[in-house]
Amino acid sequence: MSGEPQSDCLFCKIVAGEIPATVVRQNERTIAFRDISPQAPTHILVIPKAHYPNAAALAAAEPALAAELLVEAGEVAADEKIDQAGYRLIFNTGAGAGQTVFHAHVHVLGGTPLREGLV
Ligand code: D5M
Repeated sequence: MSGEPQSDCLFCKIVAGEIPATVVRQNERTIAFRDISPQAPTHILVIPKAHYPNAAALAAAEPALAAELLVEAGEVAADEKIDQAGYRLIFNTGAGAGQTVFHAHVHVLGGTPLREGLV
């Protein structure tokens, strides 16, 4: 997987500006935007602009970019002022884990006490 844009990928279309999104932060290699169906008061997705189907594929191909995603997620949490109270990062990986968009992304969730889940 080369990271090339995929014509049938929703998040590639957001990166290209073909589908609108509420962008909160971006740089040359990553973009962060509000989730269309928020599961918490703050629910932001941070994605690489390059296309990889999931976080594992991203980390295997471009480990520095995978790390950058985590740095940006932390910056998003600070921008949203949820970093002190605590927040959750989630990488759904595979349909069986609930992944519905097959372009690597990390969910940044916070702004309310979060229930304990599976982990
Ligand atoms: O998460 C995929 C997430 O993508 C899910 O929480 C909804 C969100 N989503 C879907 N379409 C859009 C648009 N157009 N803008 C913003 N957010 C969107 P997953 O981990 O794959 O289940």
